[in-house]
Amino acid sequence: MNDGGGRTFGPLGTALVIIPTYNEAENIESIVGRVRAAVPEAHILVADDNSPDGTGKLADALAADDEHVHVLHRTGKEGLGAAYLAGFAWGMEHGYGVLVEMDADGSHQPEELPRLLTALKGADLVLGSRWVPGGRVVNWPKSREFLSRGGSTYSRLLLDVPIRDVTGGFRAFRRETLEGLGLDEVASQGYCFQVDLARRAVKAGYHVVEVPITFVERELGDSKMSKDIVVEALWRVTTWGVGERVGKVVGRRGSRPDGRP
Ligand SMILES: Nc1nc2c(ncn2[C@@H]2O[C@H](COP(=O)(O)OP(=O)(O)O)[C@@H](O)[C@H]2O)c(=O)[nH]1
Ligand SMILES: [Mg+2]
Repeated sequence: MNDGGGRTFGPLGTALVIIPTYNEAENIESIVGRVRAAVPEAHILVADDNSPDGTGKLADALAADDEHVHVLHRTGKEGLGAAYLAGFAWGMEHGYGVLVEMDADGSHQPEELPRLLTALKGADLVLGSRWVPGGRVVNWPKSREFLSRGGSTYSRLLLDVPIRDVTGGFRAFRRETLEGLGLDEVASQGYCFQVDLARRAVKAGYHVVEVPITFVERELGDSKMSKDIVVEALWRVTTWGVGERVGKVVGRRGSRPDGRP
């Protein structure tokens, strides 16, 4: 992975914290308030998939009172990946220099955002990481930790991506980094969406930095994690990994020792 050695990084523009929501009425006010307090200069975009519990309306009320808060209303539940892609497009269109991914349920603590943004001054992409020294999870059952650690290890080894927490969703991107990831081709949805973006960033040679975070399991509302999301991730990661390996072998066989085609 590119270590960023010797490179100078441009100044960071204004940050947009994108918060995807589906049925987060119990969490939305608190999370928006915490982000506003932690990074007062940043803006927030709530990307709501027409939540039946009225999260979108609550977000509208917050936006009406605060010009740093915006809401992107989507027509229905299309998954986390689609909500983020729409949020990124909105943010780039509106000229933000930094795009942040953050869950609505309090698992990603807004108070840790300044550390992510400070690290981004010397990086192309910063990942909040549970699985580097200093990172941890609070209130997670062992089964969830096993799944997350296992998923990260499997992806790291199969995809050859030197990242400890590859499925995490607390991240800060420079806009130029997002522009270089080929987002038009991204079709993955759940955890797999995060793996996909991380692997694209590494393959594109960006300087990716992991910063330890404390991930706190939600207290209110329900997780949208499902068996389908895990199956999608396993299937896609395996397909990418096998595809890359086959590609390398075919490439090696097809090339002559003198490097000519
Ligand atoms: N817009 C949108 N947000 C979603 C969707 N699925 C999950 N989210 C949001 O993504 C974040 C993480 O989801 P969560 O259920 O907490 O997943 P977990 O942390 O893996 O259990 C939360 O803010 C959810 O409201 C979706 O289909 N659309
Ligand atoms: Mg959660």
